[in-house]
Amino acid sequence: MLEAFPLMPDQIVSEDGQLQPGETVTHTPAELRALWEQMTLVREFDRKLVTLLRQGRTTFYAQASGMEATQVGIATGLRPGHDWVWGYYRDQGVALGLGMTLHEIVSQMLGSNSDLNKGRQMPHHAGSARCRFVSGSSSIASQLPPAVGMAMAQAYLGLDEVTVVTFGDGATSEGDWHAALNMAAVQGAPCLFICENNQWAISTPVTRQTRAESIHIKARAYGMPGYFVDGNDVLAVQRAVRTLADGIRAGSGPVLLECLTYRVGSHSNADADAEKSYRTRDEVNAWTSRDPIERLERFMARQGQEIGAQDRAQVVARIHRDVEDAVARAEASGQPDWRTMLEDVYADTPSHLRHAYEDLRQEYGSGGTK
Ligand SMILES: Cc1ncc(C[n+]2csc(CCOP(=O)(O)OP(=O)(O)O)c2C)c(N)n1
Ligand SMILES: [Mg+2]
Repeated sequence: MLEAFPLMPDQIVSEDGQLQPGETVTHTPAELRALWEQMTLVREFDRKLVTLLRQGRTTFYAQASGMEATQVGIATGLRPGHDWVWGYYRDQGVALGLGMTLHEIVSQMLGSNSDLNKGRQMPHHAGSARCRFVSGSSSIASQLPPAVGMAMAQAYLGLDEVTVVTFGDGATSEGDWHAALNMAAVQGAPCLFICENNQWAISTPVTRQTRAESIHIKARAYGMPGYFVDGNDVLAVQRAVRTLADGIRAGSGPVLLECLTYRVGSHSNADADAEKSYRTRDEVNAWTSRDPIERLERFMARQGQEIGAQDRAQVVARIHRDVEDAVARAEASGQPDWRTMLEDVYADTPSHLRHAYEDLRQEYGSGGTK
């Protein structure tokens, strides 16, 4: 049973990898291994994409390094392809966990011909109807009101689905955030709100984001329960998400879950975190030493499931090869032809866009793509 409004975040595995008193091992070795591989995939994907960015082969990227337990716990606590997830720009770990392929995600980042969105969305805003992962918007918190609308529709249609919407700590200061929580509570919408509290919103620390003692406590004002989990403990996040999603399906109404984690990497490539620091290196180092992947490894080792150096190196090398292959295939597919830009966007294309398109066609003619 998860307790609402706890003082301390719920934890199954302590930082040194010990099972907390009263907890039992509920995962098979294969399940633990799968979680470890999935978190390692998210970590290494970050590394490879930062390199791609520095090579000028993509233009925008926001790392999830340090937040792997939160994102993998969210994805694996849900029923992929069944529940709908409205994520935000840092959710590549959620997208991968819900089954989006490296090729789909990389294609979106490169805006290549192989992109499901045909290059029409800002880089690093992947989405997939198959995985029920909605392509995000960069406008902070703007995903919350439509997510609540979707949850209301699910309830109205009597569907056995929940809507999950994720966001950062900074998003909780936006008007959209408050409007969405209020509407969801009043309507009893089957919506799971998840805050990935990584303690920074670019250069604003969470202590300057709110005077409230925590994020989850804010749920009380809207008349819904607030839960709190250690976001660097993948087992605790997964259990919380699964329990709360099941509860919502059984009619609990909306809930807010706060996952306490930390953004170890920079905010995005537009952030001078390392050079012009708004946070101390001591703080970053302290959280780096609370690494969520190492915690799972320590726990697995205690269960007699140690990950050897060679094993780890092989997994990492395979992930790097898979990412390189995804990038090569995306790049080889070429760039979308500009003439397709209005296809399947509108049922009736507005006249000002038809005129703009006609002007372009006159200027560039029917020759090669410009
Ligand atoms: C409405 C709006 N205001 C400001 C910005 C600029 N901006 C981009 S990311 C960001 C910080 C968001 O922080 P948080 O919600 O904690 O998410 P995190 O990036 O830490 O994962 C801001 C202010 C924006 N994209 N949209
Ligand atoms: Mg944040």
